[in-house]
Formats: sequence, structure tokens, C-alpha cells
Amino acid sequence: MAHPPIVHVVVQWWARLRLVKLVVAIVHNEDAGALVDALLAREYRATRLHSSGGFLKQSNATVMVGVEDDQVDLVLGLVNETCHPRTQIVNPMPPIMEPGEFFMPYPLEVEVGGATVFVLPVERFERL
Ligand code: 2BA
Repeated sequence: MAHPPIVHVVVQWWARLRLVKLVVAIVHNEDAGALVDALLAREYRATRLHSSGGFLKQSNATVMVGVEDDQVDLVLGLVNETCHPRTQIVNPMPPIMEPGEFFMPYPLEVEVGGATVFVLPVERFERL
């Protein structure tokens, strides 16, 4: 069987060695569309997942973007441009009370976002 030319082997090797990161951005539902549009306009590939926050139990969006190392800051810039902080009002859950006890619920103001972002190293990336 013929061996592939050395150039081909080196190119394949280099492709495997390129550093890829996964940017995971948890954003407000209302900002997710603008973020995905901005990413696609610059030809980044992105996946939007429906998620919900553990604390507020409200729906938010998780946007995953696989990019090469040197593109991470550009992606973070787009997240920064499109995702804005908001304040939300939370009604705290009443505690379990004994008979005769009284609880006055005060709504709490919580600041959410712009975005919570994790940048993860990717061991292997394939499009099959
Ligand atoms: P949630 O868990 O629903 O949190 C919404 C907002 O409530 C948070 O905004 C924060 O301001 C507040 N909050 C959360 N946990 C709290 C606590 N134990 N005590 C007081 N306040 C608390 P962000 O920090 O901007 O987070 C927005 C969303 O991002 C979160 O929604 C969650 O879905 C995600 N997230 C934030 N930090 C995370 C982490 N370390 N790991 C995984 N997901 C995270």
C-alpha cells in the first residue's frame, strides 16, 4: 500500500495539534438570539441549548462555540457586546414554619448576567 506524501502527514498532524477551545456562555434568553446571529455573521459555528438557572429556576440559554485558541477573545468580545446585565426580582420561598409563626416575604433584587462564561480546553475535535 502506498504511503501518503510526507506533506500530507505533516498537515494532518498539525491539524490535530491546533489548540481548540470550547466557549460555554450562559446568557439571558433575550440576548441569545443576538449572540448567535453575531457569531454566525462572523462564520463561527455555535450551538444554542435551552437551560435554566439553579438559583432563579428561570429559563436561560447556553451557547457553545468551538474555536481555535486565538479566536477566544474575539468570541468573548461578541458575548460582551450582545449580552447585557439585568436586574430580576425574586420572591423568596417561605420557610417551613411552626403554628403561630409569621413570614413576610420581601422581594429580592438579583443582578443576572451579562453572561457567565467558561472556556474549556478540547482534547479532540472531529467533524465526521
Ligand atoms: P441562576 O442560578 O438562576 O442565577 C441567577 C442569578 O442569581 C446569578 O446571576 C446571581 O446574581 C444570583 N445568584 C445565583 N446563585 C446565588 C446564590 N447562591 N446566592 C445569591 N445569589 C445568587 P449570574 O451570576 O449572572 O448567573 C446567571 C446564570 O449563569 C445562573 O442562573 C446559572 O444558570 C449560570 N451560572 C452562574 N454561575 C455558574 C457556575 N459557577 N456554574 C454553572 N452555572 C453558573
